[in-house]
Amino acid sequence: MRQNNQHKRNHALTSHSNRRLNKFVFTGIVLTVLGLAGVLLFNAFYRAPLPVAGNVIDISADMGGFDKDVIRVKLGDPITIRLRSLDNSHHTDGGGKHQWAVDEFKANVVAPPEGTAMTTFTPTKPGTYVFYCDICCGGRANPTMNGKLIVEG
Ligand SMILES: [Cu+2]
Repeated sequence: MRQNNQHKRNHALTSHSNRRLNKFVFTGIVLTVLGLAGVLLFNAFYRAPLPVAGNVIDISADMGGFDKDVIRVKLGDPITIRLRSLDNSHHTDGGGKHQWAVDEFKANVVAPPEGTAMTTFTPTKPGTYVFYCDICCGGRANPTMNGKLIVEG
């Protein structure tokens, strides 16, 4: 009888500490899941601000071309090109997207239909370079979808 009681007490003790352990594990799992959800949500909604140079140049483009033929910049000064597409997504040619690219500086940005996109780069060599859009109306061959980037030393 005494032995039996002892056994019962032991049993009660283990199941009690088991319950505590279970609670601990459960809390740990909940915190881990919440933490992961938090990280995923943060990553889904947080967008690191794009690096923007002090010198921002706004350019608009539509099927008729860019609104600027010549862009003058200073050698070694970082610039941000903010490209806006004025065309909507119903355009069959390029879907309303336009590009602004200068191969020599690996500058390349594509604006979504009726939207804006930016790229920042530093012109590291003086000279005259071609900027172009290779998405719409025959691409680079189209005489209106390009212009001159003049880097002044
Ligand atoms: Cu274009």
